[in-house]
Amino acid sequence: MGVVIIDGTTVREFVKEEAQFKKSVDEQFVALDLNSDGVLSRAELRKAFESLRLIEAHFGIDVATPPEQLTQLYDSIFDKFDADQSGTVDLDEFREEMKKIMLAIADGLGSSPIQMVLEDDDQNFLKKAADLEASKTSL
Ligand SMILES: [Ca+2]
Repeated sequence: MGVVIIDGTTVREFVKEEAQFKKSVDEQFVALDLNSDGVLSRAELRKAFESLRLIEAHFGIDVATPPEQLTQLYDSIFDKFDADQSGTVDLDEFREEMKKIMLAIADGLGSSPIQMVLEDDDQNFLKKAADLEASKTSL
């Protein structure tokens, strides 16, 4: 477990490193595609957002949010990802929307850093951003 400090620049740099970002997004997609059919279903995407913990960062939700409201929110997120309204999210849609979300998070953070407590095996996307920054400063 550790604590990382993340601000808008950290996140933006992460998205800008296209190869690295794409690799991270692709890995995430494969991990989230629980039945390995090459697309993400509504349930898979919801699970994704629960585990990525992007919701807290992006939408400012606290733990007291009622389940109905959460379901509504996850539905609206799914509809955003599912650009062609096919009922599933493919890799291209996932890449595209993850990029938008990360940039929106970056804008939201601006120059006010947030602290995140992370588990060692945390697949949190923002942790990847912090890792990338750390690997640069240590060069
Ligand atoms: Ca699937």
